[in-house]
Amino acid sequence: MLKLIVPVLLVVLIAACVSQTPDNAQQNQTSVTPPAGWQELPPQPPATGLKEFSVIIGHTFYSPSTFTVNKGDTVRFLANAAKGTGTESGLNHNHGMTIDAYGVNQAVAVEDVNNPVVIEFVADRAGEFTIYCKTCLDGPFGTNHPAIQAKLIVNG
Ligand SMILES: [Cu+2]
Repeated sequence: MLKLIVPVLLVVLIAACVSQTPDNAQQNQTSVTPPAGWQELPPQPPATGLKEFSVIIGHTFYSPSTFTVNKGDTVRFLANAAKGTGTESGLNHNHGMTIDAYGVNQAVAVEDVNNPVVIEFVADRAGEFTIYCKTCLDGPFGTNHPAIQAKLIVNG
C-alpha cells in the first residue's frame, strides 16, 4: 500500500508545482520591472579605506586578538603595552607587534593610551596572517616568553 501512496503523492506534488509555475513567473516578472531610468551598476569591489584599531599588548595576550580588513585597506594600529608590562613600569623587556608578510616589526613600550605607538601599512595581499611579538622573543625571555599571538584577516 505504501509503495503506491508515495508515487501518487509525488505526482500530486509535481502537478501542483507545475500548475503554479506560470502564475509565479508572471508575478516575479512584474515585481522586478525596473523603474524608468534605472541602470544596473557594475559589480563593486569591497569598500576600502582606513581601518584603525586600538590594541593593548600584555605579557600573555593581544587585545583584541583578531583584526579583519579588506584587501587594499590601510591598517592603522594604535598600540600600547598593557599597564605594568612596559619598560615604563620597570619591566625588563618590551612587547611589540610583528607581521612577517607585511614587514611589520615594531616594539611597543608605551602605556599611555593617549599617546600610542602608531603602526600603519596597506593590506595589499589577502589571507590570514599571524601577529606575534618578535620583540619579546628577541628580549631576555627569548622563546620562554609566552607565545602571544593575534590574527590579521585580509578579505580579498
Ligand atoms: Cu612579555
